[in-house]
Amino acid sequence: MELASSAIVLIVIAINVKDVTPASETCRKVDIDSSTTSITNDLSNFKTEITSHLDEIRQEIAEIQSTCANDKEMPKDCTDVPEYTGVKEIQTADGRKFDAYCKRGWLYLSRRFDGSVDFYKTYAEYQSGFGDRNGEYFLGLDNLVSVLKQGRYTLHVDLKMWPPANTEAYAQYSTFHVGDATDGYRLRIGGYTGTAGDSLGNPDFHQNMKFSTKDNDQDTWHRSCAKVYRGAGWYGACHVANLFGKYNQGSECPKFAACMSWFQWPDTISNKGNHYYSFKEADMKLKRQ
Ligand SMILES: [Ca+2]
Repeated sequence: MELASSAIVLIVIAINVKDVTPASETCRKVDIDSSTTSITNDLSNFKTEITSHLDEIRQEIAEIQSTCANDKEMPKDCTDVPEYTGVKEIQTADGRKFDAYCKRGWLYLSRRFDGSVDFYKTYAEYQSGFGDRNGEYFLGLDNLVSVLKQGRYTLHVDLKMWPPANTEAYAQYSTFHVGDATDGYRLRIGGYTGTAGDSLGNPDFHQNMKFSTKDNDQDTWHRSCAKVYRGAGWYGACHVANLFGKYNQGSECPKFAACMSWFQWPDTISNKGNHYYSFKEADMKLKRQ
């Protein structure tokens, strides 16, 4: 409006200039000069105001572009970033966001290699996940379920013995499904291949079992497997794999079946039997097929 009124003033002045007599020309000129200065100031203010608005608009556009770029870049699992190794923010198809450790396309459900994180946790902690994404951790059952909804996934278990053997072996499952919370995160697993032996696929112990913790007994035993064997997991009555059992700083577990064990290992690895062997490293990871 200020600009428009200034423009009108300028036009009126311009018309008046035509009619001036030589006697009053100087006075008129002063008036014109004064009006021109005023219009120039108005235009300058108007330009400043427009520039300021443009800067705000540019900033808003940049923010929107940045948000869109982030959404576009966020992988729905580690299979989307096959070359990446490290912690990555994942966003699943149902909108769930969380950090996970990725390595060459594999998304880690759990990592254990030094005992720095205690895995003897509550049901709520297993639901949400715990530990250090750059170190030992458990991803969380709700995050796992959200990932598994996106397709068919392979589960891969890596095990490593203590020195001097340092033997490594794996168990891979082409079928890996975990039900949601309403069904107690029930496990359906199958299609074993590998070198470590098929512990998790065992129908008497883990297949089709719900997830149990020390404070939520969903196993099929009259006592609590999680409490007696100091862990958590898909227990029946009770287990041949205790990957969330106690981490022992050495191969010999002080208590029967209470450490990070894998009973189906093809060789006998403890004098007292494989339930007494505590592994040095145990990872569980998944990849979309
Ligand atoms: Ca029980």
